[in-house]
Amino acid sequence: MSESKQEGYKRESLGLRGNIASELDDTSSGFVSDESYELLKFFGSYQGYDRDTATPRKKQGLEKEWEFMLRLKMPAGRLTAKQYLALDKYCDARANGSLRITTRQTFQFHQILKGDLKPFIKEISAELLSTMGGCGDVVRNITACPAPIKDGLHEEMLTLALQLAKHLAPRTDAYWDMFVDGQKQNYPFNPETDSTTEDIYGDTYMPRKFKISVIDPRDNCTDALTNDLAFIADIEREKIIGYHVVIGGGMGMKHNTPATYPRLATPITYIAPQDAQAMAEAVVKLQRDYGDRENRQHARLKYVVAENGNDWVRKKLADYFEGEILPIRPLPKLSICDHMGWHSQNDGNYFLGIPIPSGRIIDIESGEYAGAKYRTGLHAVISKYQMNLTLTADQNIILTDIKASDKLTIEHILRDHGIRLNEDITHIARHFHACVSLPTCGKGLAESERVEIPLVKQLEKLFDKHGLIHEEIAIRIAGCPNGCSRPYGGEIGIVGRMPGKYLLYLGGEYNGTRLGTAAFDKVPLEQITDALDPILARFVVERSEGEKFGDFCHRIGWDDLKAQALPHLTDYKWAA
Ligand code: SRM
Ligand code: SF4
Repeated sequence: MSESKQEGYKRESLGLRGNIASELDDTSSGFVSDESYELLKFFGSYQGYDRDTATPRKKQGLEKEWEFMLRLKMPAGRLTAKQYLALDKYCDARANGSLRITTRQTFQFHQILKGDLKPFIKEISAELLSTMGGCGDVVRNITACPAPIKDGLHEEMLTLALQLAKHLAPRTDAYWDMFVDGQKQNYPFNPETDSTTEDIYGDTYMPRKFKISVIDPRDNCTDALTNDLAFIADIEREKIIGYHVVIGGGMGMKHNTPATYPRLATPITYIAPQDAQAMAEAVVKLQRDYGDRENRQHARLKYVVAENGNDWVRKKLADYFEGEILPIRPLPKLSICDHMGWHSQNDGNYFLGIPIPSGRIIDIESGEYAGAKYRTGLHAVISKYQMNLTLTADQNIILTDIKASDKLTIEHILRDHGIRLNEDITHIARHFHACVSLPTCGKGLAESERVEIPLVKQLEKLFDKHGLIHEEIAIRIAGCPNGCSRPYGGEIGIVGRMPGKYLLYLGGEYNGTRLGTAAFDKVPLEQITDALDPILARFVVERSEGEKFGDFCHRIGWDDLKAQALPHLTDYKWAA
């Protein structure tokens, strides 16, 4: 096999420039060449087309409706009120009138026309935000706890996430030349004062995307083990005394292709806090040099780790890291904090976590949530109080720095706009993740975001029937096996298989430390609740005290569950 075409594009691109600038200026067509499609990802954009209109238009002999997605890079999900309000304003003029919170704590915009892409990126950059490295073969948005808690611990982890984001940002000044017209903003680095040579990445960058997270083990709200690299703080008397370094996580796979699989990151070494940046650089360089550059389906760090083993990884890391590669230490048990609702910040102020259905900030006009004006309501509160915000890795938003005396008014404004606060929704709705999928995602095999609200309603009915409406459970749906909503880590994972049908995973652990197992294949959307019904019935009778649904499925085991479920599910095939 020879190297993938993307490798050639990168190498020949003169710092990722390629022909992007001239192609974007040519608005006689709505799309760009294959080379520019690949290179544009590094600047945070994917070219796609409206999947809803493509077939009818084809029948009429019309071209697809080409459009672009744009993703920001926003380390640890932090942004100011001013930045939010600017993005809110631009999403009408440049995109489809919505802001979409992603599963990695940033914003995406959809349905941008080719001619709007350059001015939009320039406008975003003028707010000291950036789209550089939002997508592409580089270190992606670095995730960390979104809770704005003012204590040394949270601040130290946030500082590390921001420091890594800066250190591992691509250095090419192409972003400034092409999109910002030489206007040198100081984010994420300043090409006038910082190096513009890719000392870490080299001219072919990474073999594939690379993801990093920083967590306190008591709060794995970012799903750290699904990252290529995660730093798990080792905490003694509320001080970080070191980090467990875990590597090789990732979700993406292809149906019926066993050589591809989801994997949780495994412990590789342990480091002192001051060595975290050097270790991150070492792991990035290891993957840069050993990741597969021929087969992009096999190019993530998880395959390097799984196929060569931890000892090999440790040995190779020594070539890139100056200090000693210390032995691993036992990982603490991971748990998850819920940042929705009101919480104290430890500085006399409060923060409010607001659940957003599938992260889509929009005024909802029809269906179960009709009249819920998420965009207008958030705009009203943020413009009045000018608070900073953080985005969570489960597609929600946090309003920060709120005085006790403003809490009630803020709640009233939000409720007056029909926004459902944490106490107004079930745990099922609260912990549900849905990826984007149709109509913008080119990879979607089945619906995801667009079926979230009706599916949650069905699931609530089912759980209620079994007396489980108050159950805290992680359910996640993805439109295809790439797993952007991290479905394999959910207690119930629903993965698009073909239009209208899904592969169900069961048995993942709520805290993100065990993947689910494929259970029922090709389940029609409307029968997902039928598939779960007998298992929930059995759960109610047989669960041990406090046992969670995912743990129950895992304990009972697949053969047993299969025997239980199959008579009822004669139409389904038990997944291999
Ligand atoms: Fe993702 C590709 C959306 C988080 C694994 N992902 C895509 C693309 C760009 C589709 C494409 O390649 O054409 C999707 C854009 C759809 C659209 O219309 O907007 C897309 N991914 C998303 C987002 C927006 C989902 C969401 O609903 O929030 C998330 C953006 C994160 C961000 O801000 O950076 C998103 N994607 C993830 C995650 C979860 C995570 O990182 O915590 C994963 C699983 C973890 C992992 O990386 O393994 C994930 N996305 C993938 C993959 C599979 C990669 C692999 O190794 O096989 C693809 C496909 C690919 O890269 O070829 C993919
Ligand atoms: Fe698209 Fe698949 Fe990711 Fe969903 S999981 S956003 S369908 S690539």
